[in-house]
Amino acid sequence: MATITTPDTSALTSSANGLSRGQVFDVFRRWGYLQAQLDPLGQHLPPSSVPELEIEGPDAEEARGYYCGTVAAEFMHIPDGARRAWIEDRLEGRVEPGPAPDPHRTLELLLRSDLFEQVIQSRYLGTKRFSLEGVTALVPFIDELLNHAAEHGAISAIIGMSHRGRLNVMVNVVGCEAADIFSKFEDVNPRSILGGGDVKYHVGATGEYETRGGKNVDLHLVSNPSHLEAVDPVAAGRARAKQVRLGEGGQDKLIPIVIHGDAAFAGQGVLAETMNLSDVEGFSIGGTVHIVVNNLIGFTAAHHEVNSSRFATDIAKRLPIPIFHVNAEDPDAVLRIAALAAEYRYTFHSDVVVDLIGYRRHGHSEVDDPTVTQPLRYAKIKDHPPLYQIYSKQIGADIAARAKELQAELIEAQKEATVRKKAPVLSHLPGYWSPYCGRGFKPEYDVETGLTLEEIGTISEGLTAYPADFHIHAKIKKLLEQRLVMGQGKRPLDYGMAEAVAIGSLLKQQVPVRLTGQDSQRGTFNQRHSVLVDIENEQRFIPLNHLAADQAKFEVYNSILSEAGVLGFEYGFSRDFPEALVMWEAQFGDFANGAQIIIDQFISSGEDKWGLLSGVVLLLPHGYEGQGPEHSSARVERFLQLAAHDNMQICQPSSAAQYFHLLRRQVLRKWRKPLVVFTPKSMLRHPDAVSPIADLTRAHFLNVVPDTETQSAKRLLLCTGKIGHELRVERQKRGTEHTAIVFLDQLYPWPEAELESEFERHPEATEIVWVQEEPANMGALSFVMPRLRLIAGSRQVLSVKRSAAASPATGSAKAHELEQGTLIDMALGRKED
Ligand SMILES: Cc1ncc(C[n+]2csc(CCOP(=O)(O)OP(=O)(O)O)c2C)c(N)n1
Repeated sequence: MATITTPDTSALTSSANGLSRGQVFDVFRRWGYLQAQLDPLGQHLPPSSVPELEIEGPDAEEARGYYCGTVAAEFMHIPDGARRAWIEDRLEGRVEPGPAPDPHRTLELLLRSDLFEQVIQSRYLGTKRFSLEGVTALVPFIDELLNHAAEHGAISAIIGMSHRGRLNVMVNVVGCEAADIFSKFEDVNPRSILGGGDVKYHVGATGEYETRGGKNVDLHLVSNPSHLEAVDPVAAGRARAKQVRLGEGGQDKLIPIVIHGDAAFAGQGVLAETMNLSDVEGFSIGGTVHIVVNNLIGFTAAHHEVNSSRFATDIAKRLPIPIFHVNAEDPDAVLRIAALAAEYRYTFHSDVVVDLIGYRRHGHSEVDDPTVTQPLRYAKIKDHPPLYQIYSKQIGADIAARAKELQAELIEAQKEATVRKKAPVLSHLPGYWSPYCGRGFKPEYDVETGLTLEEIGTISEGLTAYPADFHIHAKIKKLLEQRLVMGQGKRPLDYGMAEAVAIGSLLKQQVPVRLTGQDSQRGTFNQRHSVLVDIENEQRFIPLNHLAADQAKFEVYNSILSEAGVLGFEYGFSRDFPEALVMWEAQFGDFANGAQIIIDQFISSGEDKWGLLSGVVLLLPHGYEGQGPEHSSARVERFLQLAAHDNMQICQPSSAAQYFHLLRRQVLRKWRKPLVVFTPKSMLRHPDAVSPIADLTRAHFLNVVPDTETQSAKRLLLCTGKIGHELRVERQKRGTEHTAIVFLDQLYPWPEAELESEFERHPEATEIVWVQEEPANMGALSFVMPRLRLIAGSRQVLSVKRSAAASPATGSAKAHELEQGTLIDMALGRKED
């Protein structure tokens, strides 16, 4: 790296204004970005009036040259002076960020990206492609970024991005064949994807990039839904998983890159959630390079309509990270910033934001006429030449021959696409996915999940032990003593213990386990205590990581207070760690709706749209306990509505042992499907839901838990979770006979065969009654009723539930008790004898 030394003149006074040179520079470092020339069309970002910048003299002119040109920087909010000085040195020319790029390579990339768009425009007129034209500098930017990253040891990159310029990036960065992309426009073989698949500008792609330094970088473009920014945490989670796989130096070996639209960057909260993960233990990925493809417009909305501040990137200033703005029509400046961004990321392992400011040549998509909403802007754009023409003149290169050649290649590729018979394959799964299966469930996927008494005993000893000099909290000491007794079979196991034994057993089988969520180390309901805290020095100890020398690692992190960000991250992690049990826990189940986009767009539909599997587990506390509208329901109905084609598993284990088997089943089966678990709250330690140790030695999770106490039932009550236990207690109190209470611990995939055999065990039961705590418009009711009717034969199928309601539960604990009493009365019916 070349270093240019200039004399330190900071103590001298600048003649014209009485400020020292250092003071003059500081003013420009702080406010210069407000007067920089960043908008190529000069319409949206006119220089702001900044009285502090009204200084004259040679120092001011020099500083203005660094900070008010086609590059601008916001970095004075970074508290670390060393980082600020690092940036100053580079922006003020004392240190070059690396060897100068080759302008002819830059021109070639600009030409390629513009011509690609032009050929699509001419061949597929009026078809959506979300052209990159106006910010084609993105392609040489990534080229330079990857070059620097590779010099620092990157062998892989994860790229998250939305629609804008995605096809261009696929071809000109990821290395997809242009013919493959054209064949997507031809939409060949539609029968192969009836009802499934995704549009061309959302699908993922993999490839290899050769940098100008001759190094290779594997690229993974993450499959992306239309929902802007939703991919951000997914890309981050994938990056983390891949970095873990890469072992030591993983954060250098894989660089995360996320490309954003300007309106989306400013508007979508999930971005802020994701950025807040960047430096948190368990979630950090060594810094992400964020690139905003800023065309100063969002669909039809003008810059000022989608921002309350001057720059779309202002949200990023909440973090101590630099934001570089660069005029995308100055390719040399763009590449300088690419180098700087990469160097900064590798020096400080920090996020960096680059705001590439250009314009949008066409409408939002190419079926859109932008002259209707922005007539003046588009009148100007119409006469504005493409960047490759501007740049070729700037560097004095003749491009006519090369342009013709490239155009001919693209047209040839387009012709080839028209005769293709098969849909193209744009991405390849890494080898670590080969043992796992998706699609419909097959019985041969099942595995035994039970443990021997001896195994349970050994694990229990391990998970209740801590170093001799560890000062344990009295309550935790007692808890661990109780757990040890449970592990010896002298006391039934509760959920907390069952979970710990399940995790411990998996770790001993070399299955890594990762659990995150708000307060998950302790557990919202005081049920977990997976991390012990020394009461004298607050040092932490995780017994589950000390079970055996050759065990896998247990990672358990308290997450930031986010749902979409953290669940997206865990889904992403699960995408690149199929051999691990990856669990996300909501504080209360209903908070999961803050992550609805991740559930809808990735977890439930990722396999259908992109053929991508995930074994991510959602632990969602659920149950009506009189805590009010917001702490009762995990919205069972919403998950069931998303269920089709065995896309995921939806379960509510009715006992500690069932939970144990379910967690083990999830990862020991090779069938990789998301698992939604409605977990207990008040039932966590309830005597009716604890399990004798023998139940953990049983072979399997039971999709349907039969009622073994009742013979020749006349009524069969079917339910999930807490209400079933309440019904059993009440039945005993009342001495109700001939009523069997059966738990449906797996709602989806629908356990039809098991239910049928349960019905057959009670041939005299003429009534099948579905009982749920939720109101009629919620819970599993509308999912189970038609399915029960299909297998009930001549039996009547009835239901007991709360009346339909606009919110899940009453805010009054007493009203809840009254309602619950009525529900139980209705379910158990009049006395039968
Ligand atoms: C969450 C979400 N809300 C709304 C939309 C609809 N939509 C698609 S593109 C777009 C404008 C995006 O503008 P910007 O982020 O600046 O990207 P650009 O298309 O200009 O590159 C909108 C509103 C969406 N895709 N996702």
